[in-house]
Amino acid sequence: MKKYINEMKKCIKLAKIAQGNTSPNPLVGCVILNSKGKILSTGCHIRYGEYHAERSALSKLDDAKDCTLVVNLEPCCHHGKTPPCTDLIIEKGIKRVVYGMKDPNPLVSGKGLQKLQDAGIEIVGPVLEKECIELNEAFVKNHTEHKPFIAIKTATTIDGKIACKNGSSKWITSSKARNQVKYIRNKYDAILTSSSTVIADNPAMLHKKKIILDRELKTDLNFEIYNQGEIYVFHDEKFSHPDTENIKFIGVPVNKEKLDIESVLNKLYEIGIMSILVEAGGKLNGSFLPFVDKIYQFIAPKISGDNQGISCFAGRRINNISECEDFVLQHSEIYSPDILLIFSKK
Ligand code: AOF
Ligand code: ZN
Repeated sequence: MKKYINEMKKCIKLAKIAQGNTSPNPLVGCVILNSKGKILSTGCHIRYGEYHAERSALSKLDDAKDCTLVVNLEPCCHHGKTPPCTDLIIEKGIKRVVYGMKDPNPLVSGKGLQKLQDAGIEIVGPVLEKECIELNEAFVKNHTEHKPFIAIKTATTIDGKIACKNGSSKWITSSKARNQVKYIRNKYDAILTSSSTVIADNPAMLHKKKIILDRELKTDLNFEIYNQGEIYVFHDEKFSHPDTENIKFIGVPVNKEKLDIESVLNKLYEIGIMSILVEAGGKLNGSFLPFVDKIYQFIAPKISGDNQGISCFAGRRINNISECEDFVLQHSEIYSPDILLIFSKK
């Protein structure tokens, strides 16, 4: 039996064209094959609110009788911003639907496949399920846990150190690696940093949405980070600060002189920020560890030794090896002379 692996890979590739533009919706690509397996049409969900991938691919064909539709996510059967894809698939005469994963959205979850099956359409799948879930890992977490997806990006020496004492990791890795960071940032709804990093490095951190944890409101608007984007500044709830056109100030509770991260994340989810890339120093990285889903660890072939610099997760203290946070390696990539290790939470 044909397994549709290559066609599903093509769906994933098509889906990625829209990376950064679909949140809170998933990344979806679709290909339509004739009875001989030749690709007749392709489509993707290009932007939030626009056609779903299936509709985009089907709308290019007058007749899809006896065709096979391949899509990385179970077709939807609900009326959202767009009408149900299942209705169009049935109407166009599709014979077989190959899917990558079930939709975690409770409005769809299994019901889409059932509707197609009830209409006499053959269902094949899940195909490349692991890859499809990874593609939409933030979407899955949002729908199953109602929390934003959290990733940390860090750049260290071989011995896991951020070279400068002040928490700066700006110059450890090469420009090739730093270029890749722009691509990683684009996958996330917002990037998050701390007032210490803003004050130490004055980074611009170009992005649509930026979050700064600044408990005592130590940063001022002259720092580069404030020059661009939509910004959310979280501070101790005992202060208050008026919003500006692009900057919102949000007070949250403080525990042991630290902003309560859970409150920060709940507020961000309410605002509609579904995925966050943390780019900060070792202290904040450490505090975020219990909430983290993924780590992008760039490693430069350098050793700083014990007196220089702090660990990239310095904010995390444990007494016993059994208290370690466990991760699994998802991918490794080389940006010579540096490497990138991508881990996901076990
Ligand atoms: C997408 N793109 O290609 C597919 C989706 O409000 P709507 O109509 O855009 O519906 C969003 C839901 O539709 C989404 O949560 C997911 O369950 C389902 N499938 N969504 O944005 C697509 N196939
Ligand atoms: Zn749909």
